[in-house]
Amino acid sequence: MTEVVTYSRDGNIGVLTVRYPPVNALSHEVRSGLLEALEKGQADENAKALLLVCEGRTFIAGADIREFGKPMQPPSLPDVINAFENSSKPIVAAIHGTALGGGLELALGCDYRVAVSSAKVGLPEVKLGLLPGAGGTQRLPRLSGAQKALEMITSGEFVGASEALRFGIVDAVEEGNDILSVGKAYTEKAISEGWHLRRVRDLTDKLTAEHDSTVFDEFRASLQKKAPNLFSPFKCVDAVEAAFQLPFEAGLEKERELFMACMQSSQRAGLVHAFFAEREVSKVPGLAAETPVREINRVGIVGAGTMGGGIAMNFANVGIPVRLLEARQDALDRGLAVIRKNYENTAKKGRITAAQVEERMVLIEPTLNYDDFGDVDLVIEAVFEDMGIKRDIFARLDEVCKPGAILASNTSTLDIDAIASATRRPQDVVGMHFFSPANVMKLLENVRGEKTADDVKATVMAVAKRINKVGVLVGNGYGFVGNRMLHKRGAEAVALVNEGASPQQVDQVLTDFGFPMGQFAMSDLAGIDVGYRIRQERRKAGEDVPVSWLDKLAEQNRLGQKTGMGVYRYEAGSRAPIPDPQVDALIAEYRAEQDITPRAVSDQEILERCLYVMINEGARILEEGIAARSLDIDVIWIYGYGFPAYRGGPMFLADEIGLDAILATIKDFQQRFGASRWQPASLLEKLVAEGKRFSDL
Ligand code: T1G
Repeated sequence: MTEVVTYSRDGNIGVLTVRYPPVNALSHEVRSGLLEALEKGQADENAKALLLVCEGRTFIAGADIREFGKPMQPPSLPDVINAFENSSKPIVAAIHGTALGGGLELALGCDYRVAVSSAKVGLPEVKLGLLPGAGGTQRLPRLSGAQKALEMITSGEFVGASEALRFGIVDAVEEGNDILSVGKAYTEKAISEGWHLRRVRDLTDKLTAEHDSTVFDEFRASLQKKAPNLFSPFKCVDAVEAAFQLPFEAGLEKERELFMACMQSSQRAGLVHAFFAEREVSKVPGLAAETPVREINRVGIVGAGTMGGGIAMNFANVGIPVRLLEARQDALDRGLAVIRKNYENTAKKGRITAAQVEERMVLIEPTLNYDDFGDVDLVIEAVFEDMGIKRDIFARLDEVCKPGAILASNTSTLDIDAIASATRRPQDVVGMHFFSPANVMKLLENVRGEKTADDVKATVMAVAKRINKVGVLVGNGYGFVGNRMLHKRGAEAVALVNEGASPQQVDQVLTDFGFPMGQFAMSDLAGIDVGYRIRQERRKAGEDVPVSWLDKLAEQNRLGQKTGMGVYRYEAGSRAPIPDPQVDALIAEYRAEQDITPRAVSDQEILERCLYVMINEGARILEEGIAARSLDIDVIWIYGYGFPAYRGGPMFLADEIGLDAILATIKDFQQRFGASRWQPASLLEKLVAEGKRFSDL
């Protein structure tokens, strides 16, 4: 078995090399190997200085997250870093790729740090519900000062090499991509110029120069506004503050205590689950990893509305030319104008340059002519949710597109097989369900039809990655996964209001839970008419869909933000939802018509009914194979609907709460609110009977 850390001498440099793909994570093996290699370097009298370098794509990217939750095997990372810091010989860390978390903390335990210009450094532990637990909160401020350390540690954002140099986090930035030669040259310089040992722990000028206790309270106040529900960012501030209040060793103690509090938090479990789940979804069970993918060099979009325009932007953003087709010139012009405005807004925020706006606009070619789709590799249809219109479009696309072109629909609820059957190439037809705004939301539900070919599935999953989306492959069923569960939550929310809750109470419960928006604020954003049209379609199809007070809003043209009023009222130019007494009166009238005597509904009941109806539907989705794994559902809800990642997603949360408790509550709801609506999913009953969790599937 190859050694994960080796020691070798090159001239008068002792080289410690880490080779532990994919990202040189600090597993137990690597930690032990580092200590052994360090001891060899210390004992090697011909080594005047030591160089720490990594092979592969990156310097150490942090502790091995796969070890979290398991008993820690010595040596601990702090012990390894202390050994490096107490070295009798100067140690240089040569950084390429991303030196993150424990990786950066180890580099801070070295005497000097050199980085190549493409390198980035960061302490992203907070994104995992943690804080830098191996000295980062004590050493980084000694180099960068309080403000920068707090920014980096509470945001988890990476910092580029030149900025790291500016803040003293690295000592030099060199061009070149051969990190070993860059590291050796710098270490030779250290030896020839006789650089002394320089332990970061002994640096104190940054601890007094700008130390002002208000910076810590300012950060706490800003975190309280931005992320009041989160646990670890506040602990990050406490840990950095300790560097300014305590001697180094005591500061490390304080950091350790705070780190363990974060490690034991349910938020860490949720965020680590979300981290791995986001990566796991691209490994589709039953779809071989080596399935070939089709070349996608040119894309066609049908429809230049909000969705079509947003979808087009995703491809232009990564340099893929797009043909944007509309039925009428004025619609096409309007669509292009919205795209340009979106880009110009992004440029105003400094996230892209004016030149990039033009580059991207040039990549989006408007057309009124289907014949211009003759050479595209992928077409995405994004028009009205009307099956007749979609089938006509797909029949036309089947005529004009070249063999092998993939024909995708952005439909959010309609049957992919029914759309595919309008063509002679059902194997090339697939759903690509983007979430609005399509150029912002990260989720892409890729929907496989009965006949969708494997290479088409693999291709749209690869396209998701290429356009920086999180792609999840799901089965073809009403509402696929996300919207199917959302519609269940929506119906429960409406029922809660029928019974006596107010829309704002329901929304408050959901936002207090951690959703970015409440159910009814979301309805106002999407448009009350969208749900109304879907309900009308289902009534036309003969389904028994009771009239709700939401229908009455639609019939009064209270369609939401687009008409300045819906469930809530909106001041001109503002998106802030304002409760409207007129709506309360309309709801009261509706209750009277339905002979409902309103009752007080507790927040706990609102939360359980909204969450458990989703979890129950999620269980059905798993039973039917519409989602392959419970983690797929978690990722869909975190990236498509803002389910708080620190809770891990609906199915992870269900496992945490305990499926037996959830089933018992659902049975109670079944007694109180209706057998069919609260019929427990058979999979849920099965798992409870077997004492299993969703994650065991
Ligand atoms: N541990 C274990 N596996 C990891 C890992 C890690 N830290 N980071 C990545 N992987 C795996 C990942 O699961 C995937 O596996 C593969 O590497 C490629 O990852 C004490 C306690 C480094 C920027 O939070 O941000 O240090 O799917 O697909 O897009 O204070 O991975 O191939 O089997 O993401 O090029 C702090 C987390 C840990 C960094 C690369 N460090 N990683 O992105 O590839 S806590 C982090 C990332 C800590 C100390 C504390 C990214 C990346 P597979 P990828 P990428």
